[in-house]
Amino acid sequence: MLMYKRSLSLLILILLFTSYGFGQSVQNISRLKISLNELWQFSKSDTSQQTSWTHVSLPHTWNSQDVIEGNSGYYRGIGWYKRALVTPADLKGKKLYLWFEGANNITDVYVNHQLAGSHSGGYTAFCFDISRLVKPGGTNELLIKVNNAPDMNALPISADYTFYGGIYRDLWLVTTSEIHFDMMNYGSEGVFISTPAVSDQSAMVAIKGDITNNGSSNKKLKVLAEIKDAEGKLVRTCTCAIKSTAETTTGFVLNPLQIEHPHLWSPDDPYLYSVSIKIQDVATRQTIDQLTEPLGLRHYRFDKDKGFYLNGKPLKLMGTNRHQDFQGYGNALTDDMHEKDIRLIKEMGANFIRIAHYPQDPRILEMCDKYGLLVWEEIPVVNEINLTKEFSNNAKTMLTEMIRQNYNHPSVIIWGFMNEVFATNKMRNVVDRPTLLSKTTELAKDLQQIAKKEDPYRSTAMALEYTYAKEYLSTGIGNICDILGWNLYIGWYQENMDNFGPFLDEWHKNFPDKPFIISEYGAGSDVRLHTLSPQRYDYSIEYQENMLACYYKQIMKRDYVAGATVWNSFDFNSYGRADEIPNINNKGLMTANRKYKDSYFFLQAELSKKPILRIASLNWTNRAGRAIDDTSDYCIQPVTVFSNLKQIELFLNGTSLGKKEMEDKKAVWAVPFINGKNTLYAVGDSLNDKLETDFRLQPHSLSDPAFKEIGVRFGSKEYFIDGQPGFVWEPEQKYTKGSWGYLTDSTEPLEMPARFDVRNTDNDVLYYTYRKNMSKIQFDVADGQYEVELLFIDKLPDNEFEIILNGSAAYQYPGAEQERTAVSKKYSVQTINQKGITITFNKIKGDSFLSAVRIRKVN
Ligand code: GCB
Ligand code: CA
Repeated sequence: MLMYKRSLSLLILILLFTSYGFGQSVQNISRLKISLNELWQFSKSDTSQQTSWTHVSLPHTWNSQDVIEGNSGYYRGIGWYKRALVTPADLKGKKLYLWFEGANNITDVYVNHQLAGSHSGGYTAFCFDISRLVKPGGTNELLIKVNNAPDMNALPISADYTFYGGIYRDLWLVTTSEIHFDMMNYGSEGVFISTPAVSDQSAMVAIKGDITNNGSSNKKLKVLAEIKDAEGKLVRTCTCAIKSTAETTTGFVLNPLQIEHPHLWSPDDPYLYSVSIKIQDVATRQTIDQLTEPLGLRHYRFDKDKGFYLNGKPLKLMGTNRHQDFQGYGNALTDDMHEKDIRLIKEMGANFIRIAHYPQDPRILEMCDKYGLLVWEEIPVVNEINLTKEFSNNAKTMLTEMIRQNYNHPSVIIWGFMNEVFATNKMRNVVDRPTLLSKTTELAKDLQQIAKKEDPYRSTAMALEYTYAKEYLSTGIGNICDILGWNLYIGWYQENMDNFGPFLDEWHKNFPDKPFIISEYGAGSDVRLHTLSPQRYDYSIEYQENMLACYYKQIMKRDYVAGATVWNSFDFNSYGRADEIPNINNKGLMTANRKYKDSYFFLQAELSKKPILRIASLNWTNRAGRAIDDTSDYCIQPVTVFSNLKQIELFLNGTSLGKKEMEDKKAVWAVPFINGKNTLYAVGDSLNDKLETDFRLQPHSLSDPAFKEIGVRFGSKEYFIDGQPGFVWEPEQKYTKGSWGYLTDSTEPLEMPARFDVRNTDNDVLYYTYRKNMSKIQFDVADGQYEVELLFIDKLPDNEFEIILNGSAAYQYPGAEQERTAVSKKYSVQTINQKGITITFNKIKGDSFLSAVRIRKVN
């Protein structure tokens, strides 16, 4: 029966609409919401003279490619969208609206060359009434101008992510009757549901809203609300009578509804009721408008010392942050992609998400309600404010929009409104720091007041930074919000991850009345980098996992830490940032195209209530290493297994390496890898996991006839796996006789590599690291014919040297190449008299250096 009804309504819709908009009559329909994503033409042009148009559909951004390629900036300017909209002849008594889920950043909408409205801010929905601008029964032109040029009055002024331009979320055409729930209420649906008092025994549901009468006559109306349970069974109803005056918007408040023995909502049991709310014409008894909203019954509180309580029970809020970003798509993700992300976060065992730094697609909160993730949502006042009235008005408007648009979602518990707001300030040259701090504090007070007025039932928060911690105390800004978020990267941007807990303890004393949430913590990593000796800033998969594990322990030990969200769920684009992949912030638990990193599995083993078993380094499928001695044919390397089971057994190529008890959800085996294919197999209870790795075993002595090839990175302790061919570059070592490595007179510690976009390569990482001023590099290979490849960056300023290969000048540095270009030079070398391969340097000016050497035996 249900199925039948659905297909019938689908049929009606198809009949009503042609692909250009409306087909026939809309007279019998109270409210229609139809996406307008197709058939757009797009032109990127800073003037109003659009010359060339291309066909696009929404969601769309014009920056999906130019943020990946090149380093000359991404387009920040104007984009035009246009399409036709056919409207039915009879629009009498009907209203038409364009409802944008989001467009970045400043949007002007023209209908038949007349301005329908403008909106500033790229992350909240907005709605324009186009009724008076369309021609009934005609073809209308929609022309939309979107601008993502830098704007000191728009939010945010700066931030560590890319400001993609475009109509990057769904666009809807909404048709209503003249009388309807208010459509012009900050992009909201005009109906607001709250749960002021909830306990195990009973729940109070309060419903209010506004009804707009755009008609010319007064009407007697009835508002009818029905609460249904998850099975669709009617639980409660309530009505109220409204006198609706022509051309006005009238507020209504229903008598609070009481639900006895409510089925409470929680991350473990995200039970949803629904509220359907109708406007009826008392005279005709017809339904004029209708909406259905989610309803979740839960109560929560934060305790300054004991943390968070949901439905009366303590719950540590553990989860991640999330940006709307996917490799190759920019911010223009489909609804399915948004939903998948929420599932990935939930499957990790998270119960909490910080939607940072801005409101995201409506599908996100819909899925948080459904899958059970508690939510901190915020507006992007990031890094700095501008002192103009326009800037603070934009911030206030966006906060109001966020709260009204998302008010009915039970998953939301926190409204945030500032992130590291003292971090940088372009205004520093214009105003003095004290003025800036006090103006920022004033704005925070205003925003707090708005949040509380809009929604007295939810908590507020801001995220503070390490560097300016003292200013959050001295200005008093830290005491404005209900909760303090801390963005902490001790162990990444600062040294020593063990200092994280003590830092918190100190600041808990400074803010004794505030519950803390670790709103950000994390470390960068690149799936192509692995190491047996993780260290700060190496971007290895292993260091990231170690740091998160270290933080995890310190978080769990402290009750006053109500929760923590990792920065970030997924790697994301941040144009101009230099991590291991240019323009990508690498702190994701997954890559920008959703490949797992070890950190995800570690957290999953800690957080998930389902049994988990995962062999680490899913993507470390090409390994290399040296045989332990001249008579053995294996190399020992550690392999980690993550699991929340008690005991796991690991097998290599069918042979057991023993059982181990899990400690802090992991165990490590010393695995004797052989040359070629190795199959790792882990079992525990009824779970198992398998990983195949190709191992390139180097003979203990390089003169062994088994030697075929080797690639060595100087200045690095990491393996780099060149994904395409699957070639492993091994970490450097000091030379010992019979083997290979570098010799050096220098006692200088290695510098942190400077990271930037290296030209002519996708393997930028390989060139970031190098060792300076080595006296010699030696490979004790047997006599024969070899291909020797030298890798380095040409040209770094102020260095001149010669590279000598087996006594002959091989390269004069800098060569004639461009700045910061990847150079890989191959040389054919014949070795004689057991002298092996020797590389030396003739220094002329500055330093000599080399990033990597690859040697391949030819004959
Ligand atoms: C932060 C910021 C976030 C950055 C992050 C990072 O504290 O809030 O926007 O992306 O640090 O990776 O540095
Ligand atoms: Ca959407």
